[in-house]
Amino acid sequence: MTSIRDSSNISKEDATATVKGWVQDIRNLGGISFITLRDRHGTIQITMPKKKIDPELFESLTKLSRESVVAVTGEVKESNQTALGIELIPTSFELYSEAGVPLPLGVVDKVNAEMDTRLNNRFMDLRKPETKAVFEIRSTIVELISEYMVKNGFVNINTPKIVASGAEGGATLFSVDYFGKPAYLAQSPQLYKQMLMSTGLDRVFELGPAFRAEHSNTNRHVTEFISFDGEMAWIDKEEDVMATIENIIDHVLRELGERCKKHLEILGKEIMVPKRPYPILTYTECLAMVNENGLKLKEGDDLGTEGEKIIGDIMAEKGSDLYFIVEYPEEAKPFYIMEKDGTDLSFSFDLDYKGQEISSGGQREHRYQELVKRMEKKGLDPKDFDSYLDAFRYGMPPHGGWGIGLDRLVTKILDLPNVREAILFPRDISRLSP
Ligand code: AMO
Repeated sequence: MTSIRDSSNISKEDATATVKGWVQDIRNLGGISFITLRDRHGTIQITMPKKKIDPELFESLTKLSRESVVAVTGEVKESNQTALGIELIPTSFELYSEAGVPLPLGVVDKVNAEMDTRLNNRFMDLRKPETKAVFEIRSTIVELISEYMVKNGFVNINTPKIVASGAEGGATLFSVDYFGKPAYLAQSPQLYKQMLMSTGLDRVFELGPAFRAEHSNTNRHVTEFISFDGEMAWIDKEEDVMATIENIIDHVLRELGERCKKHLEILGKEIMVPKRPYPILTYTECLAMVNENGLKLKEGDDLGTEGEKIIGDIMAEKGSDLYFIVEYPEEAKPFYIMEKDGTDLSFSFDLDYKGQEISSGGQREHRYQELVKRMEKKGLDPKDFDSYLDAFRYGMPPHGGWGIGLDRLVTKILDLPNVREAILFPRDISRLSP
């Protein structure tokens, strides 16, 4: 009987098998021809000795265009010439879909295509095992995060993505016409995850899209990203939040090597698990480090791409890939972050990974009057935040949280050169399709 199998689990014990996949390559050597058939799991060789195969079948198979989709049935033969240790001698085949010629992008070609060409033809780019592997690994990262969060009492939530006010500053808001009323695409779940702290759902997390009208065309900014947010009540200080993030990332990095062996191997990657605790630098220390290395930043300035890179290089020399930056001036942080009493600092932090910010968070201002004061200080009108503020008027516990850019986390774990490599269909200032 014919069994339908994927390339990874056909064994020499099978008498016959049917494999379905894409025709990756055809080689005609006169008396014998070979097809490399690819599916999600790998490739299998279809071997066609001309004399032993029905001439019509031989003709049809060898004429197939590359990337056509077929089902091939045949005899399973042991072979010491192939990686799988077997090959398939075809007895019949079915053509599901013939691929056009020429291909917009080679799947196995050695020439490295430009990022734009790859993204324009993402369906084809994703047929490459090394591109696909990124998303198999990303999926496991999400699984590991969710697993850890649920196990540690965090409730998996979903918050609105069409909102009436922005939480992260007006400059990066996308406007939406909401039945004639002004609305925006959510920049983060910030206001909602905080409101939930007043409900008794005292630990929540969300993995969802966040939108920023970023005008910068960099290798780490996109206009739509997946934000992994967490919020927790009853904290004493922002270090409680930092310890939680450290636990999550440590769990992900530790387990990933084990769970994604095959896909990491395709990428030639080994996961390094940084030692704990992750070092903590102050913003002032970081400013001094970057200024000693040629930048001219002043108190309150964003460390920026270059500054973060300089700090990343210094920390890498010390063997630290992941490190926190704390004690940012309150001025540099959003209204919802708590000020450090009697100073111009804030209870906030960033987490940087290999020279790039992947997360920020902190302790929130949970006292209604103080929160209103902070909004006014930032030039915001508290009236625009009415429903958010209501949640602070009738009993709000101390709380804190974080937002981790999932795409940046994947990018850094896998040392990808551009955040777009970690996103299936990235959106940026000049890309709206596919
Ligand atoms: P922040 O604005 O720092 O904080 O964003 C949190 C994390 O989200 C990622 N990120 C991005 N990734 C790709 N492209 C972008 N344009 C982009 N913008 C942000 C980064 C960043 O560290 N509400 C707070 C979090 C909190 O305090 O809970 C917030 O959104 O990895």
